[in-house]
Amino acid sequence: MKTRAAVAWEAGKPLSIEQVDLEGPRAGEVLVRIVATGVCHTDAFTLSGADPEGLFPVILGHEGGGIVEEVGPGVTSVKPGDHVIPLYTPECGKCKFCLSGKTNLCQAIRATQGKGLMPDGSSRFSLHGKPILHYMGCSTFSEHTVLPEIALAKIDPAAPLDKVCLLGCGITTGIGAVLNTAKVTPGSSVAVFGLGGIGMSVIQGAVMAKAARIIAIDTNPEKFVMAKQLGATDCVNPKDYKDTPIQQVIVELTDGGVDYSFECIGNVNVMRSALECCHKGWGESIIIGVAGAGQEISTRPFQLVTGRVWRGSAFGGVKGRSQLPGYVDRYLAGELKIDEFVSAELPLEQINHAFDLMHEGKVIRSVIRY
Ligand code: NAD
Ligand code: DAO
Ligand code: ZN
Ligand code: ZN
Repeated sequence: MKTRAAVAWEAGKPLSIEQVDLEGPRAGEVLVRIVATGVCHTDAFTLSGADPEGLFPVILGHEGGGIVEEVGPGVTSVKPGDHVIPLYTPECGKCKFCLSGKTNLCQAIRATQGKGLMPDGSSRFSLHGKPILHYMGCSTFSEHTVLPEIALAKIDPAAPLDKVCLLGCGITTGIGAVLNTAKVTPGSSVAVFGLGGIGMSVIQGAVMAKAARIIAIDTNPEKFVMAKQLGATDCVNPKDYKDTPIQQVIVELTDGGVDYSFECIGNVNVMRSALECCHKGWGESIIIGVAGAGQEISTRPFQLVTGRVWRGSAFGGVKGRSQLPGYVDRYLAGELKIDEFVSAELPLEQINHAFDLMHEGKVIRSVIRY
């Protein structure tokens, strides 16, 4: 079939809207019509060329919501008409990782997904006979896409796909990092570095965890309005403290440091600050941001010897097939905010504008509606 897609032909260039060829689903695969997709910083990161895994040409996008149109041989868990959220972290339920009970990082299709290919080692997308790669196993910047069955969470069809698509990455990542990775306890103090879709979702998660103090940090003070609406108790702009390292500012604000901090930017210098603003003896810092190719983190080892803990979190530690439908249900029950995160709604033809809005710091999330 032909489908409309935004193709990234090469790094650093705008996406190009094309009618691409899409082959139907093979065994264990599913054809999905994407109804809406968010635009996440990770898409911009890969497009920039800084992503160590970035490959081109590719159809980006990984924060989608859609409807199953066709299933390949052997597919049993979804059928045409089902509403689904694509998962860049699949859940096979059978691999060592899925069975460990310790991680959401299913490895069943990791090798091929990292190469931009379907599990059988080929791509379903092409144009004029030249293959175009899949992205994070999702490629939601295409009106139709093919995914492995294990990379689809079946959700309540009552949920609006142009909202719950954001559970495909940003909102789940932030909330999950608080509830699953850090396991923030009631009464805790929390520092959140970077107030995009991820950082704002960390604030939402910290409120759900009943944190007593939530310090929101960003170099763009326009982000503070929403941070406060979501429940931040303090807002700090590092630019207001040019002569004092930001970790020192936070330590002084909190009588020795926070119980938990979250880096939601992808900046290795801020990752260090986030660790070092944690309280001696027990403070834990969670890295969520994805740093550029070749970058490394550093701190004095004594920071860890004296009880601070450094951790990372991918997709909030959430197992997509078994746990994501519950997030959708919580949204439908009014327990979880999503609508507030949609700052702009755009057609696919304006997807490059969505990237501009993100770089200008004017949106939390743009949602592309097909
Ligand atoms: P975003 O661009 O919307 O937000 C980033 C925010 O950081 C902006 O508000 C910006 O003003 C702020 N910022 C930039 N430099 C700063 C600094 N030095 N100090 C304070 N604030 C600063 O990005 P996003 O979509 O929220 O994504 C955030 C990060 O999370 C990215 O690195 C993304 O790749 C990563 N990510 C990780 C996962 C995961 O599973 N680990 C999932 C999704 C996204
Ligand atoms: O299993 O080795 C692996 C990789 C899993 C991918 C997890 C990626 C999470 C961070 C990337 C940002 C997501 C948008
Ligand atoms: Zn994302
Ligand atoms: Zn698995």
